[in-house]
Parts: sequence; C-alpha cells; structure tokens
Amino acid sequence: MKIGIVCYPTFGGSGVVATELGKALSKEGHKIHFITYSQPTRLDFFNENLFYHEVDIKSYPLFDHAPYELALASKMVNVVKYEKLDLLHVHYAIPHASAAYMAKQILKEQGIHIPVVTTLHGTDITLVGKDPSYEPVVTFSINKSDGVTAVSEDLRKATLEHFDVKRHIEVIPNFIDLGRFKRQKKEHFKRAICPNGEKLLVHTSNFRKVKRVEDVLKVFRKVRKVLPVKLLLVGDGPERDKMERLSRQYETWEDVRFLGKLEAVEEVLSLADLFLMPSEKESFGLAALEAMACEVPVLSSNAGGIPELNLDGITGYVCEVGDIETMTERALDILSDENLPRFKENALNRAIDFDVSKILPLYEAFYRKTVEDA
Ligand code: GMT
Repeated sequence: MKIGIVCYPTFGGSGVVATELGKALSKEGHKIHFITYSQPTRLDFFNENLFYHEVDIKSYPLFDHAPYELALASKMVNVVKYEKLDLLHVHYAIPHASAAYMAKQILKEQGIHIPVVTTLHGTDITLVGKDPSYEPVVTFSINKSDGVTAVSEDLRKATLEHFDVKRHIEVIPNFIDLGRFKRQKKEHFKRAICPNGEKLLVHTSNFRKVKRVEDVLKVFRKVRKVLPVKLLLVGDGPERDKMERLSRQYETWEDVRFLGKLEAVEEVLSLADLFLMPSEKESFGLAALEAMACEVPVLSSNAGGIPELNLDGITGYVCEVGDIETMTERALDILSDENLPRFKENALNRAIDFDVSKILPLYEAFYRKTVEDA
C-alpha cells in the first residue's frame, strides 16, 4: 500500500511509534510517506520505500501563531493527490486528526477518496484533548476518522469515558524492535558508572509534570539508605532544572547523573538493574517496554495502561501513584541478588510479546479493513 504517516517528529512516544511503524512497513514493501514539520528523529536510515514531505509553515506579521493545521492539511492534500496514496495514518489526535478531516473533504471535492486512520496515543485524550478548548474538535475528528486505534485498552476506555465517541476503537498496542533494543555487553561502562558494584537505576522521560520525576528521586533517596545505588536520568523537559535542584537538596547529587537527550538509549538501558516509571498518567509506557527489551525490570505506578505491560510481581511491580513507601520496598525486593535474575528474565520474555513482528500484521490487517469499509 501507499501510506501517508502524519506525526510529531520529536523524541516523544507517539512520534517514535509512528516512525518505527513506517520503517517496519517500508521493509514489508509498503511505500511510506512521512508528513511532518521536520525530519523525524528516528527516521535515520535509507530505504527506497521511505519518503519525507516537510510541511511549509508560512509566517506573516499578522500571525501570533502560524496556522500549522492549515499548512499540514494543504500538504496532505498534495501528497495524497500526487503520490496517489491509499491511506492516511495520523498519530496523536491534535491537530492531526482534524487536519486529515479537512484534507479529506478538500480531496472529496476533487473526486479523490482517502480513508483516514487515527491512532490515539495518550495525552491527546487524557490531558490536552479533554480540555474544553479542544474537546469538540477532538470528538468530531475521532468520529469522522474511518478507523481509530488506541495503544492500550485503558486508553480505549478513557476515550469512551471522556468523549462522545460512537465508533469502534481497535486496541493495537505499541511494539518494539528487539533487533535494536537488546542488552548489549557494556561491562566497562558499567564499571565506570558503578565502580563499587552499585546497582543502577534508570529513568527516561520528557521531564513533564505528568512523569512525576520527583518520585524517582524520592524512591532513589530511600533505596540509597539501604543499598549502594546510582541513578541515571535520560531526557530533557520542563521539570529538569527543578529535579537537578531537588537531587542536590536531597544530598544524593554525587550518585545521580542527568544525561539529557540521548539517541542510543538502549546503551544506557543495557547497564540498568531497574527502570522507574512513577507516572501520573501513561497510556502505554513505551519507555518501560524499551527497558524490558534490554532485560530491565520495571517499578511503575498503576497509571493508565502501564499494568497491561508491566505485570505486577513478574516483570517488576506496579504501585499506587505517589506511594513512595511501597515503591521503595518493591525496588529493594527486585534489586535483591536472589530476585533480580528472575525479574530480568521475565521482563525480556514480556517484551517479546510486543515484538514488531507480532504487532505489524495487526496494523496491516486494520489498514486493509479500513480501506475496504471506507
Ligand atoms: O509520554 C509522553 O508525554 C509523550 C507521549 C506522546 O504522545 O508522544 O507519549 C504517549 O504516547 C506513547 C506512545 O504511544 C505512550 O507510550 C505514552 O505512554 C504516552 N504518554 C502518556 O500517556 C503520558
């Protein structure tokens, strides 16, 4: 098929999933046209089936905010028309689903029919989308999509709860490329970070409030009182400065490193003994899946769709959001020499359930059905 993929090009989960999906589809022979405002971060390899179309956002002194949605819809119209696409797949409802609806209407006037699949990723529903400033457009554009998918059962339920959505929502979970995300031998690096055999805790996120990075620091402080440990934090975002100050205030600074944005996150995960995800909201938890693929157990909150991935007592533990005491106890349980090997093995086995080879056919079948029914 010839498929247009619309996404955010950044490090964020939805952009990563969209880009990895496009790459995997291109290897199966589909022609994939990415449409976004800059080269997607993970679009890092050449394949004759991959194309990239940049949205031109014209600014003008009158505009405080350049109308991205219009520029995007116009780009979609042109790409669908000239590349003869069979389907548009938009990732993250805002503003991609409504821009796709507009493009579809324009193309209809020209006698071209283009089915649209919208994938809901999380904050487009649970945080931003349900805000009254966006809700009517999000509801409308979900209902007008020809196919809708959500990345977890919890997100599907949240969508039906918060929006007046009448149509079927197919759950297709996120996936991982186990060829890339696997534990690498990095013993020299581990010795450099943990010279005295300390256990290594890792957190990766975009440092937004919803990630509760302060809980990572709180749990780390408590675990450190019992066990020699180090902490690596990967990523960057609005809360990072505050977290650096907090880790100084907690006097854990010398055992904590903020690494900023890293592309080869699998190298850091390959050193880790425990991954922390204490989020307030999390529709799926792709970062946790990446850790599990690198044989790292996960200590998480019970937010959103995380329990569908992280199996309590098996691949790690799932705790109430903000319950620092229980999280600390559970972290120590996982990190004990007796338990750690079992948790690591279980984490990898669970990650195998989400290998791209298992999830890709679900998207392909959904595309075929959407095109047939539209
Ligand atoms: O986690 C974020 O804040 C980024 C966000 C995004 O849309 O880029 O991630 C969401 O989509 C990911 C991919 O489907 C999910 O793995 C994340 O759980 C989800 N984040 C939230 O729901 C907070």
